[in-house]
Amino acid sequence: METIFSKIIEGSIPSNKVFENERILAFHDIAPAAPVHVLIIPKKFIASMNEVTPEDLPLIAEIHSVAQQLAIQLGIAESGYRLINNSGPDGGQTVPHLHYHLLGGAKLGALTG
Ligand code: IU
Repeated sequence: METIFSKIIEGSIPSNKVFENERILAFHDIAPAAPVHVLIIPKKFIASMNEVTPEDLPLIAEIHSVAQQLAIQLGIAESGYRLINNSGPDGGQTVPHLHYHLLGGAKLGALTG
């Protein structure tokens, strides 16, 4: 499925990249909700958490590893950060391509539900 993120992956829409390999891309969110706000996405199209399969689990693990490395690289590892996935309408997902928000650089507000 074609989304804004697939266009960012293929390069037809520019992004401020902080990490890229064959499987994963990470870039600064266009509307940051914290001083550090990076999106980490698989290049493989997966619509949401609901579509993650057992064969995707190494990819999901690698996303966590990339988040860990980016937290160091972006200077938020020691002060703390969040890694968030929004799924579906009630979860606040607006782009139907699996993505993880890495947020930090300030004391983050309490989670609400
Ligand atoms: P969400 O979890 O689906 O709500 O997150 C989508 C994010 O994608 C949101 O934080 C947007 O600011 C961000 N984003 C972006 O970085 N670049 C874009 O062109 C678009 C959305 I559209």
